Amino acid sequence: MNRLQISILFVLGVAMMPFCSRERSQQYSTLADSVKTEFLHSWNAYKEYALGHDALKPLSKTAHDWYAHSLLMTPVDAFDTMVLMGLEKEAAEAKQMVLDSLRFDHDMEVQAFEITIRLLGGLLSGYELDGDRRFLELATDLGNRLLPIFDSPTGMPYRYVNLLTGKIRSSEKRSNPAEIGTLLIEFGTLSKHTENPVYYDRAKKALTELYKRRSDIGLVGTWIDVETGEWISQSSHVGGAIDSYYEYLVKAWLLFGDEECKRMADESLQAVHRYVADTVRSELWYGRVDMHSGERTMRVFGSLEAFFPALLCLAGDVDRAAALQESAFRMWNLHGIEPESIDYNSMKVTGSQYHLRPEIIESAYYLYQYTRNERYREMGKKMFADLVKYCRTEAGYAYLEDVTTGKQADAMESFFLAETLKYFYLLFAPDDVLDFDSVIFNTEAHPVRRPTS
Ligand code: DMJ
Repeated sequence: MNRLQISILFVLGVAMMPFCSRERSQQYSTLADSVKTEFLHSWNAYKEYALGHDALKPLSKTAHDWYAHSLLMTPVDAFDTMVLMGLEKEAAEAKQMVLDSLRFDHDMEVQAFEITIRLLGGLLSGYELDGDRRFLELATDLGNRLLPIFDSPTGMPYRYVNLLTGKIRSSEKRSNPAEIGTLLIEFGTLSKHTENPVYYDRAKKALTELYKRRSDIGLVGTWIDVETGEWISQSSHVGGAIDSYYEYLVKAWLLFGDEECKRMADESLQAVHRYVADTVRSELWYGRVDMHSGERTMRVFGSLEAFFPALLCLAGDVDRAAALQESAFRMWNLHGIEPESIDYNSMKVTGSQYHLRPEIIESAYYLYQYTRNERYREMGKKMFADLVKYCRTEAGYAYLEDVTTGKQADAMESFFLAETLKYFYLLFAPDDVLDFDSVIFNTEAHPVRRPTS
């Protein structure tokens, strides 16, 4: 090619640029609209077959409640997604449902972690977005009913509590880092809005008590006795049962400016990079090791671990985040949709289900925010097309029993509306929908305002 041909190509390239980028934003805004359509498809199915219940069962077109009384998981979890999507009618419906019918004075035992991230988080972000103090009143009532979980000899919370009597399930003395350490965003935000420090203090103590029990090489295990503080399982990783402990160390620092959380996060992540990170075929993965020796025990990674690139972005490590996201996307593409877990050495599926999980999409969204590289929106485009292809049903979306066969199963978790579709939407939507830097998302994707905003 001579210099003249190169110059012509350059001029054409420059002339086409605004056109290409206009085309591209049009394409993504159409995708954002499609996500909204799928959200409405799921919400309308919930309304038709499961109104007033916790969740929809999309294949049998029936309802599911977690406990003896519904706690309206789906409307609470979905409300802020509706607000962000500009679905005013649906947001008003969900709000009405929550304010008219949600009560917590039920004589039943609930799992504190799930109730905190879905309901307390949902009510607090609802309050911040909508401004109606009744959201905050519900959140305060719930927070008070959950407080007895912290009454253990160590201050690390018990897992189950009776909402009416405040009695904890004394037979369940074990818990895990995720359930112990994933309370501070919600309890801390409740403290901020009620000006009562008790919620922040109890949740912060739980986090530091857990951190204090890290091994000599700086890692935590999977299960611990909250009464004795002794480890029950020494397996260390960044997957389910540990994952959001690391997430909240970083996020509590960013949200509350808590420097102690930053120190704990920095030291923990260093140990994780040193021992848990693994390189296979030049790909970055995070597997499983013994928390005391750092010896590798398993080369497994899964859909829950896929949140880690998002956290790495927040922690300022975009290179590692980008490398890990490539590995996670490889896992997604093995069978056209990600399995719960794989052996990343053999690339064989070890957990075949896909629970409509959000983590890999959340990471694509963070990476796009940090790099503006269209690669991440293209990933999202592929993943959204796969989601619709495999999981859409006549009534909402179904999780997959087996990603290798595409067999669907009868559940649509509330996090599908709180997280999965929210992150897809935010990945494709124009920036003015939400200023990424002005919020911290709790682990259920409920945005909480950062103080500087
Ligand atoms: C959600 O409830 C939260 O994201 C939690 O931290 C982990 N699992 C689910 C979604 O996969």
